[in-house]
Amino acid sequence: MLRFETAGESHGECLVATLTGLPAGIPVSLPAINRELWRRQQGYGRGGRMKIETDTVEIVSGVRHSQTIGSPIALIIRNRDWKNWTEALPVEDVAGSEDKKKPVKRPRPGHADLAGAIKYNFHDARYILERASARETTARVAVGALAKAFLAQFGVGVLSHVVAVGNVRLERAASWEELVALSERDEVMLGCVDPETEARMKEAVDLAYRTGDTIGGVFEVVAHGVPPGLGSHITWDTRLDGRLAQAIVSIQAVKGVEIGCAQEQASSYGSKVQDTIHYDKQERRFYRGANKAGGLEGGMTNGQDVVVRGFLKPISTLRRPLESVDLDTREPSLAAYERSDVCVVPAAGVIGEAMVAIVLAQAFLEKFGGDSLVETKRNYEGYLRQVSDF
Ligand code: EPS
Repeated sequence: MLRFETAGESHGECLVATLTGLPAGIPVSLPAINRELWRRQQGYGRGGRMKIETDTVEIVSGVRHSQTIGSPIALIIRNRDWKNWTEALPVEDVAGSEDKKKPVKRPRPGHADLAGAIKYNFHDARYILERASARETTARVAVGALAKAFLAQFGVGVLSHVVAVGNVRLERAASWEELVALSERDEVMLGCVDPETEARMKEAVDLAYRTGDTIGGVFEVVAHGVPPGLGSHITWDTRLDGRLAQAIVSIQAVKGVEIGCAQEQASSYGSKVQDTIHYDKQERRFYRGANKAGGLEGGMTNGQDVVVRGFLKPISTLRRPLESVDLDTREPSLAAYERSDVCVVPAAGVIGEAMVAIVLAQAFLEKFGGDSLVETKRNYEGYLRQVSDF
C-alpha cells in the first residue's frame, strides 16, 4: 500500500511528509521535486507570502544515491516566514508571552476558522487556520513529485492547465503537447494554453484585485499514458473515479470535481455522450471515437487519458472582509484580514497533478505490486503482454 501523511503549520518551522510503499530503485531528483514546488508557487494573483518563500525540499530518509531504497521517505520543506512567527507560535509556552500571540478572533466566512474553533474548543482560530491553510499543499506537491517519478518509469505523465478563471473560459481542448510546453514555461501567468484567453483571465484577476475581492476558477488535470485496468468496478471503494474525486476535493478551496465531460453529459443524451468502441485490425487494438468519459469507465481506467477537473471557489480571505462575529464579545464584526492571494487557480492545478499522481501510483501498485522497480516492471510488462494478446 502506498500511503502518505503530511504535517506542519502554515507559519511553523516547516512542513513535513512521509511516503511509505514506493518500491526500491526509483530514480529521485531533488531539482525535479523543487521544480514542482516552484510551479506551485507561481501564477498571477498570488499574494505577499510567495515573495517570502522559496520552497525547496530536504529528504531525510528513504532515498540514497539518488534512488528510493524501499524504506519510508521523509521530507521537509522549511517555512522562511517562521522567523517572523517564532514568538507567536513557540512549541513551549513562555511565561509572559501572551502579548506575542497573534490571535484570530474574527472568523472568516468560508474558511475553517469558526467550525474548527468550535470543534477543537479554541476561542482563537489561529491554531485552526495554521493547519487549514493551503500552505499544507506544499508537502503534497513534494510527495506528488515522487509519485510522478514512479509513474514516469512506466511512461505515465500527469500535467494540468487552467480552463477557467471567474467567468473567462477556455473554449477549446488542449493537447498533451501543449500541456508539456506549459509545464516547461519559466514564467507562469494563469496557466492557460491559449494566450488570448489567458490575457482575459488576467483582466478578471485585476478586477478582483482592484475591488478587494478574490476569484476562483477551474483547473484540469490530465494523466497521459495510463494503462487500462487501474481501479475496479467490483466495490465502491475500489472505483478509481471516486478515489480521484476525493483526492481533488480534498484540496483547499476546491468545492467540486468533474470527470471527463460530466457537466455536458448531464444535460445531453446517452446516444451523444458515450465514447464509441472501434477496432483496428491491422494494429490489433481497440480505440475510441472520443474521450468524454475522461479515461474512466466502471471505475477503471480504459487506456485513454484520465481527465479530471477541480472547481475552486474564490478563496475566503478578503481584503474587503465580510460580516462575522467576534469570538470574545459576540458582537458583529468584520472578518480578520492580514494578507492573501487573489487567485490561486494555476497553483491548485499543480496540486491537483500531485493528488492525481498519488492516487494513480497507489492504484498502479495495488495492481502490479513489487518491492523493487525491476519487479514492478516485470509484473507490468507481463500485464501489457496479456492486454496485447487479448
Ligand atoms: C493561506 C494564506 C496565505 C497564503 C497561503 C494560504 O498565507 P499567509 O497567511 O502566510 O499570507 O499565501 O498559501 C501559502 C502560504 C502557500 O504556500 O500556498 C490560507 O489561509 O489558506
